Amino acid sequence: PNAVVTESKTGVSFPAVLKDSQGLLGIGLRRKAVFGLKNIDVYAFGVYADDNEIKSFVSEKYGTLSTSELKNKDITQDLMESDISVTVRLQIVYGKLSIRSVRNAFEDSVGNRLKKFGGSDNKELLQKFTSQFRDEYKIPRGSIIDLSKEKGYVLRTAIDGKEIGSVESQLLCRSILDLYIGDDPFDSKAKEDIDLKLVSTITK
Ligand code: DAO
Ligand code: DAO
Repeated sequence: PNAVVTESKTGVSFPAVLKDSQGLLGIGLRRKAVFGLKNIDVYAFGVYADDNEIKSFVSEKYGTLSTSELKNKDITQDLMESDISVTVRLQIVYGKLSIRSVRNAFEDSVGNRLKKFGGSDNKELLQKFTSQFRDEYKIPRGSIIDLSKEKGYVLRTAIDGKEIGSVESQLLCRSILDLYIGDDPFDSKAKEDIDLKLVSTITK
């Protein structure tokens, strides 16, 4: 019942099911080049979504299609744009992460996506999200951060199970998920696995 899946490079484990109903679609690794020299492993991540919500969304949108027809639909895209509940769980691997570097990385990675999907004027939204990251928080190795997209495009953030805030924004939800399952993801193998798992979820 408490099955886990282990990320091979870091040895970090993810539960196969989260919040009773969200199944693990795939896992990956967020690496970052520092000083243009070496890559550090920052965190391992797992992407979760509710099987039943996916199935009902897909049957509503596409009706009854054959397996091969469904394979040609971009279900991953649907997952990013629809109101299906999705959780991205991050488990910190890098032991010296400061809140300042999180904010900087965030402005870079997420800031980029906000521009891509929403145009230029996103300062306020970015600010609203990063203001949740208080200087006094500590995120040592082993910390678990859950980024949950909930009904109504609410993005809820929790550290080690404790909620630190929520922001309602379809653009922000879309931009965060794009880091993991979009066109230019942090870990392309993870994204491939997730695409396959989504097809098998809806065709079984
Ligand atoms: O110590 O300057 C350094 C390197 C820090 C790299 C920071 C990457 C941060 C990635 C975002 C983490 C989100 C939890
Ligand atoms: O990896 O570049 C990235 C961005 C990841 C999004 C991370 C959100 C992290 C929220 C952490 C709050 C810590 C106080």
